[in-house]
Amino acid sequence: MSMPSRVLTIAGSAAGGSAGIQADIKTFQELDVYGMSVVTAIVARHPVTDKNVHPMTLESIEAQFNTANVQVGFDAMKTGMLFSEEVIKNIANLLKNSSIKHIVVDPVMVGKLDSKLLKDDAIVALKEQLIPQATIITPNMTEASILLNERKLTSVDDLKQAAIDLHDLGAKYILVKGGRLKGPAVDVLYDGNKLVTFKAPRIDTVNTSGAGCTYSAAITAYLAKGESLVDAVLHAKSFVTTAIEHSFSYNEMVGPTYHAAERKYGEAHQIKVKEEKLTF
Ligand code: PXL
Repeated sequence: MSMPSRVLTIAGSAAGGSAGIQADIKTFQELDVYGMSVVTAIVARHPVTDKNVHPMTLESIEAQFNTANVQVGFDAMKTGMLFSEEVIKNIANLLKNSSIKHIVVDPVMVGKLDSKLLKDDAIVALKEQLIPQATIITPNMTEASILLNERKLTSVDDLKQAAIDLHDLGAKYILVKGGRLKGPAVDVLYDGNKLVTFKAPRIDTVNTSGAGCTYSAAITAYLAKGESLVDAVLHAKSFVTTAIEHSFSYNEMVGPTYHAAERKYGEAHQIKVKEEKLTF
């Protein structure tokens, strides 16, 4: 029997099941990779105290990482919600002392339901200690804007310039996601010398909770399976677009994407890919 590739997610546990660790593990399973997790915090609102983020201790984070590493090992990993400066520094140190080939950093900051998933004072550590170790970072427009000191981003050209400028932070690839643009869902990938745009039709739904988590988890899975970075992004965008196409909600709240959609119904939309070589 050939064994599945091994992938780790370091992220928050979203009790509602749509995002975070839950979205990651569902995606890993759909893409036939062996999923493991380090839970950094639990996101779940208490009905009386209203507390929504319940952080794990550094000791428990280190224990989870160590267990997954010793029992199994990793072909690729991703980070999602890290929440605090101390967690980011701790994880940056764990990664420095490991030799993981593919590190996907999804710089999660705010949830769809407006939960604060990263403290303001953690941005510097994210930029200086974690992002430089990344194979790829996958900011949405809000996150890209915050990483660029509140620069306004409103067009595909703005996304391209943002990707070029964010490359200075030291990650090998930058993927700026244009999910919040008007018109088609265009994402821009930059590797220091060429720009690649990925275009999918906009799907008219509010049920996109966990879409970003799912996208970065799918990129991680495809990298673990040995795909090139451009192919991994292409196939991951197709996976998440199909999951959004078949998204749903159990009630009046923003609902999840459907992780089983591609397996059950096949690819919903062809993604258009365009490459531009830049000369500086
Ligand atoms: O979708 C962003 C996100 C990431 N991680 C966790 C979350 C959310 C959104 O709620 O709960 C744990």
